[in-house]
Amino acid sequence: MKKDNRKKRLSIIGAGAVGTAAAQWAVCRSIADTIVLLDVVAGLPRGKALDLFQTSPLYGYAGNIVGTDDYADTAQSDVIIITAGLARKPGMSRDDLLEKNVRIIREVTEKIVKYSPDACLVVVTNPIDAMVYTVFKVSGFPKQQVVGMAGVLDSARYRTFIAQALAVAPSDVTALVMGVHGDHMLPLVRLASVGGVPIEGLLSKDEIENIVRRTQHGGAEIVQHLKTGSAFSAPGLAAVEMAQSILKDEKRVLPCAAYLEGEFGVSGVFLGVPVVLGRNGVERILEFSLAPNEQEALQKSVEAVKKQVAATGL
Ligand code: TXD
Repeated sequence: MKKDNRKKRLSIIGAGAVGTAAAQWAVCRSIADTIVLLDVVAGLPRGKALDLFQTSPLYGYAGNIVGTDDYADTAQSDVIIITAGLARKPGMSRDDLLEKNVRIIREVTEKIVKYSPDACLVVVTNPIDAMVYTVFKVSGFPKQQVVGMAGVLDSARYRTFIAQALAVAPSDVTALVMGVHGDHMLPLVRLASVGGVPIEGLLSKDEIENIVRRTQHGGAEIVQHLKTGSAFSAPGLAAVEMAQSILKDEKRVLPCAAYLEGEFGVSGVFLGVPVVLGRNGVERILEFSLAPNEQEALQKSVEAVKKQVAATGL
């Protein structure tokens, strides 16, 4: 295959906690020649980008880092990570949040597509399954170019807890979380393994149940500790893992929110499923047979996502 030597541009919309972490991980992994950090609050991305740029001599990143509030600076991006939006504040319902973030995501999408009609869009903003649907509808992009980040993070949490319980290297744990990013997510037990050995033979039923429950509430556990914000390091790296696979055409198999048209018996919504991520975005969805209890659990995810999508009014 011919190597693609064109300079790569990654833009990150929203210079908050997750956007900044993503920019840092993108620098560490040198995944693009130019990294653009954009926010509505003009000084914020400028200051953060400059600070990050000054790590270059220490870290050895040789690319450019731009902080801006001008979408023209994102032009010709190959990948755009969208983290812009509000987090839930006390007294705010999920529906309130959804309505506000739909408005923000709609505006952001209209602006980015004008400058980067060929970009792959990696959506991070919550409620993720509705926001990625919003980006898809507003952009008018082919389904391959729009993907949501949740499964990579949820699976990383799942793998961490399994590794901890078994005192083994986390990178040797293979485990998949499918479905919605919420209480009804589906950490698959049957397919979880360490070095090829199924965890069901290594951990008790109770231990596995606790791990599954902790994974499903992994975000809330961190919010409880932080009080004023939510997780950012692992979410930032999870988004970068996806961006890297696209930018470098790695064909990684990662759980992502992809638009389904019949796969797993589901149509017309984005849902967390294993996909092959490469230069063209979602290049393939890896469909496989679910056990009846897994299919039933996935159905709960679908119902939760459909409710969210209906609330977007799109
Ligand atoms: O698994 C996942 N998908 C998630 C999602 C994991 C972690 C965080 N998740 C969600 O990502 C979270 O619930 C939020 O909806 C987003 C971003 O989280 P973050 O913690 O980074 O929020 P911040 O720190 O509040 O940052 C949001 C930034 C902030 O700087 C705003 O000024 C900016 O978004 N913002 C905008 N930028 C550009 N354009 C517009 N219109 C805009 N509105 C706000």
